[in-house]
Amino acid sequence: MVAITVQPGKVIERILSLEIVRVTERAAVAAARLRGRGDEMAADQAAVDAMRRELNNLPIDGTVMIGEGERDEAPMLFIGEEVGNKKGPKVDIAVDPLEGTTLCAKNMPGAIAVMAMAEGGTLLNAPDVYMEKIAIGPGYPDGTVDLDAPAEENIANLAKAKGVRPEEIAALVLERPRHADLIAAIRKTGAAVQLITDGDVAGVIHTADPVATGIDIYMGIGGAPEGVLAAAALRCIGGQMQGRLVLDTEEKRARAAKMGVRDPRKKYHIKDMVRGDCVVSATGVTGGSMLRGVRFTANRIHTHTVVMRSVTGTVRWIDAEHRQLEKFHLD
Ligand code: VTB
Repeated sequence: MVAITVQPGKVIERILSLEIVRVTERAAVAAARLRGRGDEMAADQAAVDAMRRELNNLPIDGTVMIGEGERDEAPMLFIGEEVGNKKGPKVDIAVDPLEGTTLCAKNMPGAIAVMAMAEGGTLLNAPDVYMEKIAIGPGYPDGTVDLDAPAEENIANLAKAKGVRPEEIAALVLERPRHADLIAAIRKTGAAVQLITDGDVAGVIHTADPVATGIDIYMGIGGAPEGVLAAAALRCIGGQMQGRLVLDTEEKRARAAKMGVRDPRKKYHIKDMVRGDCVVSATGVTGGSMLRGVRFTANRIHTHTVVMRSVTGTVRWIDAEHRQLEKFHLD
């Protein structure tokens, strides 16, 4: 047998970058079986079960930093849960087994299974609150956009940096009443607003490849856990992102403080949310503009995954045809 030697310290990036593909593939397949059934909870539960089962097979000593919720509200993959078989490196885990549960329940585009794995102690332990976010792709000077600048200014600066008119910029925004003013402000500049109903992890990732996706900037308020996952992806593929937790009640500030958030108004950059090297994997559940959804045929299951490594910036697109279907534990 030929021995494969992997340099110590490179295990996360080399071996585990393929292993985490399996984890999101399994979660995506489990959720995809329940696409379009109108049952968000069942689809989410199926993805959570599958993801947890696979995570526990990995040769890691992992701790969930971003999960299904805080310990008292989530029976599985709760924040602080230890995962893996402990025979490997200490890693931080961020998961969203089914990002876009509503998209999956309605069989609408854009639902994904996503996870990130980073060196132990390097992921922001974000509470399940909202986060203000702004993100653009790679290749722009630092500070081209800023969370604290008016939307008009951000669009103008981005257009200038890109060398186009504001009319040629497209912004992606979650369609929520809270974004009415933001949407109006963006449109006033002449830029286009593309609305999504859910799924802002993928939304942020869209900015990394404007030529393919048509999206230049992501703006608005979404979940903080989704913010950390998106930051991990941008740390791998490049781009700029800033986020700030929305801690608008005493209760939320206390919850955040308990999780180690000292400054409730802190503006987080990518390196504050993901301080170490990481790998990120996302598999399509329903078809979308980035990933194809799971496809079932008589004796095959097809999945489409993107896996990225921060150390090298390598982005792999994995089109898998699965023939041994028992591994999915489908009835
Ligand atoms: C976003 C989106 C998610 O939650 O983070 C959003 O990416 C924010 O919460 O897919 P609201 O729905 O309360 O606006 C989701 O839509 C669901 O987790």
